[in-house]
Amino acid sequence: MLRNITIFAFIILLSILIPSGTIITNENVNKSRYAKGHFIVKLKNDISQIAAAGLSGNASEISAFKSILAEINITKVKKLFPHNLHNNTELTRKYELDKFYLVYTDSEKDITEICSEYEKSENVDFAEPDFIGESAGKKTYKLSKPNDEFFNRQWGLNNDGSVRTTSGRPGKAGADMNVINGWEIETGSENVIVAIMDSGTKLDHPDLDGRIWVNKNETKNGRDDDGNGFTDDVYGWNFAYENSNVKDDGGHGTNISGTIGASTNNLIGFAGIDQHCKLMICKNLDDENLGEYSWWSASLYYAANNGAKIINMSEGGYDYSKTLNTAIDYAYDAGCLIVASMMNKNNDDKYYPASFKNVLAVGATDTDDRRCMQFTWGGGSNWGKHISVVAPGNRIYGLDYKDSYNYDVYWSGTSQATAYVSGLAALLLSQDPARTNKDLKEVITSTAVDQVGDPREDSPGWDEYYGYGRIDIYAALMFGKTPVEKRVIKEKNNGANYEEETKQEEEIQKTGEEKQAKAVDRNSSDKQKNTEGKKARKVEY
Ligand SMILES: [Ca+2]
Ligand SMILES: [Ca+2]
Ligand SMILES: [Ca+2]
Ligand SMILES: [Ca+2]
Repeated sequence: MLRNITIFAFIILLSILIPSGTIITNENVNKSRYAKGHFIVKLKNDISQIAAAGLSGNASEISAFKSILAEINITKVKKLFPHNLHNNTELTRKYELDKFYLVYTDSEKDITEICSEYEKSENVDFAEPDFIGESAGKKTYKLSKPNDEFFNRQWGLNNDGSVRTTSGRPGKAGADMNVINGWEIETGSENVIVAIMDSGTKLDHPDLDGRIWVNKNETKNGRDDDGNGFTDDVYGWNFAYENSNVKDDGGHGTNISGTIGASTNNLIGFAGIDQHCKLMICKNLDDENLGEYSWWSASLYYAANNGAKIINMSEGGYDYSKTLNTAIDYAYDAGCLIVASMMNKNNDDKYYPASFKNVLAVGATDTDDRRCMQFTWGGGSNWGKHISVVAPGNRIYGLDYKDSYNYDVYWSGTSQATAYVSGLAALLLSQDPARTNKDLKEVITSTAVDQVGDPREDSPGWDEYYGYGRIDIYAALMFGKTPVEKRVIKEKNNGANYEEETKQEEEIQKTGEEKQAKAVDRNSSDKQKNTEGKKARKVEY
């Protein structure tokens, strides 16, 4: 396994669940990670041309793969993109999605070697491991229970300057996304569907009441009523565990859902950026906030086929993959805007899907509009040639996945910044439903505010640290219109003692690091898909 780790580059840890104030800074594991026991094969020809005559169904599929490479025992074969009766059939043909298979084996041989063997066959277009990526945000709890209105904690929406940066610089009034002015123009539409590719969502959270997408052609009856290839997918699909239960078991997804679409002006919780859009829940991270690329690819296909126009991917993996690239291109070609995280290592490592051409890649800023060089838990916003824009991504308060009455939770990372950009894209699409994914990207990038960050990095125009700049929701919604006078709403942030909080955080961070040094793996044998890399990176919490 050690050898595998050196062969493939690996992915950064995006979201670790951190209960009770522990902060973990395990960001620097930089190795390839992929699933054991299965891999992805794209065939050149239709499988029926390869299989032995007289067989059908799974027997035929297994026979085909055995005939390609007899010495590897195949236990199961399944289509990565299940047949969909209604949607985008032309695109499916264009990208040959019907030729992608997940192939399961009990062979002891290393998966990368098996893939190389398969690639020698004239029947195989390519074979690759099912790489594993992670979510791009980390959770922290505020230590004292706030007794104020929770909107005041959302500095990214209305920054009065009272929240200092994690690295100690003072906060900056106005270093926010200018959303209050934006809402004067557009608050969103329930016709816009945003796919949340994440750890699931707390469906019964009162601040998400009415906001979860419902597949109207599907009922819970054990059948695939709408013929889309998924049984009982009423709210979306759980790609990690292959069922219709999209409940959040990691916490990351609920934060992302609320950041985009928490109900606004309902007296409770927080404000979402888009006040009306529907959230389609594609659970493609497991209970450790890790995801295999096959889940990510299949969920892109699902979201594109079932009406999502904005796809939020607050997750990333270190490895390039043809399969994931194909799924991104498919969803893009189907009209979706895919927004993804630059990731959190404070370096220029490339992550996927953020690095793919057809993705809008997002970095994170702190409370003073500068690039996050240190989140509440460490790390920092990555940079590179593929970055499009930045958005607030540190100390982002949000909804909790277990407790509907706990509003003391915040996360930090490019995940949260990504969610803000998806929220803006949803507003722009409801403002003008004729906008294409290309249009949305153009509006978002051309109205982002340049030169608000550290002048050593945020040079005039696009740069690799801030992209085109920090998003401005008002400016984006005013795209092509004549400017009007803006309202200024920056009240003092009441009730929060961030100086004290930050001191406490520093203490906790120290304790967390000490703890991490002694980290043990408590779940080493719980799931087959655990890789060595994953285990090595597990920490105690
Ligand atoms: Ca269905
Ligand atoms: Ca059904
Ligand atoms: Ca609310
Ligand atoms: Ca710049």
